[in-house]
Amino acid sequence: KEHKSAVLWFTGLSGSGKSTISSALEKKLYEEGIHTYRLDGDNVRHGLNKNLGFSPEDRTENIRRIGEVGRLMTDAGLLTLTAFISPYREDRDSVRELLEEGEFIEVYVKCGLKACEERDPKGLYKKARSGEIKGFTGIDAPYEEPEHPELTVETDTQSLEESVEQIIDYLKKEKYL
Ligand code: GGZ
Repeated sequence: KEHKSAVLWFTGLSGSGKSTISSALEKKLYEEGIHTYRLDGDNVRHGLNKNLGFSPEDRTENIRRIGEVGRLMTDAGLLTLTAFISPYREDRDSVRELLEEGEFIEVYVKCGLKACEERDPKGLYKKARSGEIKGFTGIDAPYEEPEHPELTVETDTQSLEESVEQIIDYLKKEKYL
């Protein structure tokens, strides 16, 4: 099926729902016959970026490489979904600059720190609070909110289905689908 290639860039705190939403969205798009590829920590931080940690410099390099891969995938005609905290505005803006106009769709997965911390699926917030992990985003490392994201989904108030629908509606309205 026809679609306009682009990178759907999900950004937000750990536990905000980036992976959950991008996975559910990918499934929906697949069912509609759209050719997608999803990049997340599991397939990037363990491979391409396995030499990188969570210092500010390493996060910047993590996002730069993911942006470059996103660009290649966009050239290959895919709709790419990326799910990384990407805490620095400047790094996200650099990826936007790397791509052509309309090829970067920033999706802010907005969720209060409190709710993310309550979810704590991997127990990482607990470790960050106890000092076992240092430099954890939202606790003792910054998260810079997007100022003009194409989309904001609020996962502490809307359901997964609502968030996915909101993104699909946007993609249709803007003629990506
Ligand atoms: C933030 C960390 C950290 C630190 C390990 N800070 O909930 P998760 O586990 O699956 O999501 C987090 C993931 C973040 O990796 P990203 O590549 O998305 O980060 S960035 O965009 O900032 O480069 C978390 C885990 O890795 N994790 N240590 N210190 N998240």
